[in-house]
Amino acid sequence: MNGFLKQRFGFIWLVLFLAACQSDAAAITEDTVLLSNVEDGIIAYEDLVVGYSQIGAESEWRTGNTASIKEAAENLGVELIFSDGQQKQENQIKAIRTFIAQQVDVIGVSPVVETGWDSVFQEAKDAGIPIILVDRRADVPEDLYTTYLGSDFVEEGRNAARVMVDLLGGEGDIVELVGTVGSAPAIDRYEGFREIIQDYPGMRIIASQSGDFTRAKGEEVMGDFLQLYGDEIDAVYAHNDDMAIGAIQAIEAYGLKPGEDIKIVSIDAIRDAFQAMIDGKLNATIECNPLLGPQFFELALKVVNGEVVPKWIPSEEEIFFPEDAEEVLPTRKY
Ligand code: GYE
Repeated sequence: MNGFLKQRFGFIWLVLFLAACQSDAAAITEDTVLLSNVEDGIIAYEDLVVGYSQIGAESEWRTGNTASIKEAAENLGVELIFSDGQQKQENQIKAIRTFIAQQVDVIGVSPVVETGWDSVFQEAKDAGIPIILVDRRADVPEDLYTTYLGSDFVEEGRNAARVMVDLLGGEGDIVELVGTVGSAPAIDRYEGFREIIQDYPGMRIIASQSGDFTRAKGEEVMGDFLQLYGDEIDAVYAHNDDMAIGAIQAIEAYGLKPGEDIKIVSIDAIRDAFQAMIDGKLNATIECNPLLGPQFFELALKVVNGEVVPKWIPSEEEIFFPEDAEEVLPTRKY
């Protein structure tokens, strides 16, 4: 809008606003909000109704992520309708349809897997409700979501591989505990790791299987790997800390020393990973930040106020080693 038109509109809003001031008090607030929506973009947090479709509660990371979203909504005064998908895409799709029927202002979703979202996202778009992807990407055309807030999972995989190359001196047999099949972090962490490893002919990935991002599955799959390969295994690459902690239990049960006989690198940087490093059982953790609540609602507010936001807002992340673990653990929030 050019300056002149803007001025004209500003004037019209002012007239409408003054007119509203002369009627009753309820009308004043309503009109003021309505006018400001259009002109100044000042919908407030207290006006926002947000539907959030979470994946489930598979890991400590997820627990920290859910807490961050709920706490931020509470602190900011946003009305949050939260749904737990219990690891099932169909539950998440149902939740999104309910949010559409409820006419929420924004929908946040952390898609359990990458594919299969086109129709329901299209339904949200048709209803004029913006979708913000949080934590995990979805494989959909760009016009079906407004923005993605989350980590660079490929880079996390690369960093895990760089650390692994250092730990093994460029040579060794690695087993991999993969995350949930078809999920963005599992796909990207798998690829990023290989991108680096392929330059080291002495580094071999001898087995790779999903542990579904859980401790129990991580322990079970690592137990199977040990039965098959025994002490031929030099290292474990786990797509998250929970599976690494499961693997630690399996290695100990097998009679080997995790962190020494078998090196372990994983991703997330949860508190228990720091404890495992202090105990000498984990060799490194690559941070993946779940504390996305405040940023998510800030984005939601910007979006409903018509601000243009970047298509991807990546998180800033670090790598942690055992030597820092004792000092850093007390500062960790998840
Ligand atoms: O690494 C894992 C969780 O999507 C980044 O999901 C997240 C991953 C995280 O279950 O622990």
